[in-house]
Amino acid sequence: MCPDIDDNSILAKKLYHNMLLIRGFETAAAKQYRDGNMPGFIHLSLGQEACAVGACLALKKEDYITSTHRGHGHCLAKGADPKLMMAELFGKSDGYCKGRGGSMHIADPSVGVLGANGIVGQSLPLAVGAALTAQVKGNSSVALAFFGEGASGAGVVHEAMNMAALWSLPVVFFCEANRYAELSPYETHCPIDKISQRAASYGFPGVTVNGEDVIEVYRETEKAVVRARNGKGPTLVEAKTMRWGGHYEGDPQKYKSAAELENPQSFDPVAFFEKNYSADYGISASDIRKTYARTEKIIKDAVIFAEKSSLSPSKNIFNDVYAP
Ligand SMILES: Cc1ncc(C[n+]2csc(CCOP(=O)(O)OP(=O)(O)O)c2C)c(N)n1
Repeated sequence: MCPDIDDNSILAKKLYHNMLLIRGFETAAAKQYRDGNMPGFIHLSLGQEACAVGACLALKKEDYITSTHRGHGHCLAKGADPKLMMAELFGKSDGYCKGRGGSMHIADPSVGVLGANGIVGQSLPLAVGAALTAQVKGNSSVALAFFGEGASGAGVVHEAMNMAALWSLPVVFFCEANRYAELSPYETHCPIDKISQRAASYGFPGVTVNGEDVIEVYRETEKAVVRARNGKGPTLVEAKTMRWGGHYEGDPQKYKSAAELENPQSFDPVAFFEKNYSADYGISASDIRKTYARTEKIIKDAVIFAEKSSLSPSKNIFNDVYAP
């Protein structure tokens, strides 16, 4: 069981550190993308750091996550290596998929990252499969599926939730309601205020948390993880959060109002933590400066690693492809 957060400043510092790590990674990725150093598309999670971090720190290393097209933060928070991730985004041979998968296909089973996923909604059945494996093996692992409120309307989400409830599988469904599904504002495709309400129809608990507050996210996810580990079945955790940028890097965001475009940073999990929790957990201004410096160095090293790595040779394109 995870330690209680209230008297655990080491855990609080880790929550803060990991949010800054994601902030740094996404900021660097945006710059590298703009500079033309990354092929393909990237989808950033700036503004959503508390979701990835609060959820993943409620898990153990041997637990699993399944992620989405917006998965950098999830992978980092679960322990993936920023260097291998950055190299993958650069399309380089030292990346997680030897540069052939890109941003939406980061996976690292050694830390329980079963994969980011460009197919909207598919993180749920994959997590249900991992949870079934854990149940059959009796190894007490839990699987957590990240998904967005856009994905929540997909049929496969219903199937996954229904089956997980039926078999009391050790799974947590974690919805990041970040106000937009691709280019569609929440109210244009969601007829209810809270996605968590849907859990009742499957017979398991649903809770909505403030996605700006990493402590609240951690606390509620931990309850869901403990419940899953104890054989009580799934929980749906919905975090109300905010995607600062566009759907993808370069998105002109014409679907946002002038007010929304003006100051997305008014919703800021890092600033929220500094304002509301740093004193409680004994995190001084100097600790804050050091954490910024430490995470900046990790990200700088990741970029240097990616720059130095060679491009994936095109002759390897069919390696590891299992289709006949
Ligand atoms: C099965 C499928 N349908 C459509 C798409 C195109 N698509 C990519 S992202 C996206 C919206 C996802 O919204 P949400 O689940 O809220 O995640 P967010 O982008 O907000 O993180 C859509 C429809 C896709 N990738 N896969």
